Amino acid sequence: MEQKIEPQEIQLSKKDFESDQMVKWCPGCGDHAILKSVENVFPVIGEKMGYKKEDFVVVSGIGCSSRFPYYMNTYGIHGIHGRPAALAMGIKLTNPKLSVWMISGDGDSMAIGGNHFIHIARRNPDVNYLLFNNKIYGLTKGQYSPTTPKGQKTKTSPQGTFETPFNPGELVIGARGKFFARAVDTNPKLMQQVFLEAALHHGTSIVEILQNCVIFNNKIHALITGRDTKDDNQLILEAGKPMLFGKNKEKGIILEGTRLKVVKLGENGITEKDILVHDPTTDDAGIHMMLASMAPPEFPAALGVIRAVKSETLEDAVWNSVEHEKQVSPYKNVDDLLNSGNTWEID
Ligand SMILES: Cc1ncc(C[n+]2csc(CCOP(=O)(O)OP(=O)(O)O)c2C)c(N)n1
Ligand code: SF4
Repeated sequence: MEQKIEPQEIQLSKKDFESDQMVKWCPGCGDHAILKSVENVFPVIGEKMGYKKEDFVVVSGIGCSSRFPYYMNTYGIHGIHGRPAALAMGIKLTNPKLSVWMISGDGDSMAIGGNHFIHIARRNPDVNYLLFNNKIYGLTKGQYSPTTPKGQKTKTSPQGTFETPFNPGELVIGARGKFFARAVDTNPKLMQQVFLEAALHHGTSIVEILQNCVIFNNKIHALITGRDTKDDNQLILEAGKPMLFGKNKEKGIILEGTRLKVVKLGENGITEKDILVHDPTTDDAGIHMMLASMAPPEFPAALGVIRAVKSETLEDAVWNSVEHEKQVSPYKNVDDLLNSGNTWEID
């Protein structure tokens, strides 16, 4: 039962999605920019996909980022820690016509919600999952999370963490997820593009947003987002385009043997023809996994849509099965059911 949505003329604006609640995030927190981008893109999504204002639902777990539903003028649920995936999946399964958005931090998603994270990725309900990755627990004041870099000193790792961090993209792809994208809180234009592509993708769209917690992990993404370093450390992927980056697009990514490698155009006879062309739609996870893993200083971080593979959604499978059972079942109503099988009359 693939959901068919006809584009319609709905004049929604950013104002329709702004709530009257006081936003309590710290000044300078990356969450503010993400909120603005979501408010800006919802009217576009509504127009393109035929959603009305009341069709949008925003659900979250617990954390600074998870206060998001209060700040959106939509239906929403501020859930419990690590469990927004269960809420989002349940909502979408029950009413597949809704546009469901999940907000979750790296602690909420990767620690207490780790199990739910991998299972939503493989089950593939058509929900949009925004993962705010500030590589720390913000709300509980700076404990390390499963994405905190190894060796980083935090409130709960005074000698530096001993643990190897998760990379969310590797987890999504490893769990056979079909859509993974990455954005940065310093680039609203890219965020909006990626959020729109996530909405248009029929299936679980997981978007990692590199978000700065100005209080407890300031500048953790500075190499990728810093004004002076970003050109060399951001590869903005576009489907069908060569993977070029650098201030003047003078660098690129090639496949050498089984590994990706950074090269410079013009050096050792390298031309644009040698550079890998991005294909997010192939089911083969090999290059997508390598792109998701890339990180400075050896590589730029891959931004944009890394993987977007078409596949049946959970709700399509479930509702198709319900329809099938209705067709083939001998029971057409409750009386049929009660009178079926062996019946006895008691004198
Ligand atoms: C069951 C349970 N365990 C622990 C907590 C405490 N707690 C609240 S938020 C949080 C972590 C939030 O970090 P993250 O998900 O990274 O979000 P951020 O605040 O950084 O946006 C924790 C451990 C809780 N609320 N409930
Ligand atoms: S503690 Fe960090 S994540 Fe939380 S609102 Fe403040 S800056 Fe944002």
